[in-house]
Amino acid sequence: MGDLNPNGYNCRNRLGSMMRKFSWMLLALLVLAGCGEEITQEEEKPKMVEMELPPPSKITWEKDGSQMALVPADSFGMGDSKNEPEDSMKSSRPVHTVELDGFYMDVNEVTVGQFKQFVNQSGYDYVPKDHQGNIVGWEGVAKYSPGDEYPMVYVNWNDATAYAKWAGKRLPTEAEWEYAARGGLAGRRYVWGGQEPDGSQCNYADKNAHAFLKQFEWYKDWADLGVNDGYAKCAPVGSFEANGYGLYDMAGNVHEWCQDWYDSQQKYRVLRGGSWGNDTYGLQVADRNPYNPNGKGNGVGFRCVSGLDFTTDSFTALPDDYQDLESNLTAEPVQDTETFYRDEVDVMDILAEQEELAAAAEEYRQEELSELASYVEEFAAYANDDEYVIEEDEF
Ligand SMILES: [Ca+2]
Ligand SMILES: [Ca+2]
Repeated sequence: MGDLNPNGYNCRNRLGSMMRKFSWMLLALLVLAGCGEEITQEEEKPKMVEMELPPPSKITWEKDGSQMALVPADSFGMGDSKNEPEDSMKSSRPVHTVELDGFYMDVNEVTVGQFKQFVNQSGYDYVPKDHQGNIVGWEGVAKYSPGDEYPMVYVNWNDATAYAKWAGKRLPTEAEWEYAARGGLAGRRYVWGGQEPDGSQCNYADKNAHAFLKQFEWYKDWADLGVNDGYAKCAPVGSFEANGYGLYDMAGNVHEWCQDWYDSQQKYRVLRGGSWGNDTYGLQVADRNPYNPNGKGNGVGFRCVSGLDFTTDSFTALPDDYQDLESNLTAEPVQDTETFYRDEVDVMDILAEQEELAAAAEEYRQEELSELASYVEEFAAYANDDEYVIEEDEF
């Protein structure tokens, strides 16, 4: 992920590592200074600079048990940069820069099992209907998603929004969805890059889907007969490779609801990503689809997102290397995780407890004295500015 997104959180990881190095080296320098010079009163109490590390890259959301991946704050070029096919991608042009805060996104589409749990726990009045409004029941859902591990279908925008609210999350904005789907790849046609779909990347209207679609006039010549992706309708979520942010099925399987209206008249909401019943055009990462918010389609589902300012009871199972950072993630807005804070430290106490520092400092003096000097100089620039806050675009 870091290679794909050089301006993201990983850079702040490196910065954090660098700053810890600065702190340590400053102490080392003081040892050197103490060898031959008298330490002034001011020098005895230098300021230590510490930095809160970024949120974990993966979390488990407690309410619905979903795995969520961090999508780091950045800006990206939203829209179609390929200028083809002209008509279907018209609403996706021109490419424009969008800047987003970091957020977490479900790595998978919401499953049938999760949606059933939501209905059972909340008492939400869910009625499975098809796109014509006919009641189809859970058997109708099972016709396309025959198990708990398959994506939920036959959900309109209100159903999806209700689930998100129950879970303490929300639907992604259209910009968030596209940014997450690109996974760090700029200007590409598909979530995996530029290669045309060949059956290995995602589930769409392949030769398996053809057997079902051919009965409908509009779809009879629709499917890609030369491609075998293994699924006639929905596939279990996560059956294909994840994108650069660790998100599965951002192309195909089921279309996904976004928060936004498609049109200024506010008649349609936006669907993204294409489905098992869509051709290759629908799989394009910039492709926008208008859909009646009351409509329930056999290829329409959703996934949720959360900002970074959630409370700790929303998630569990932090990765091991982030276990001690849980307190940093309690309701602090993302901007606060980027702020340095300062602590007065009695350097003499530290020196008394860490005698080996003197030996290490001597090693630096012998081997990397010039590098140490430059580190300390840069450290001093930060330490002297009490109001200093890291800005995203500085790294
Ligand atoms: Ca398929
Ligand atoms: Ca999808």
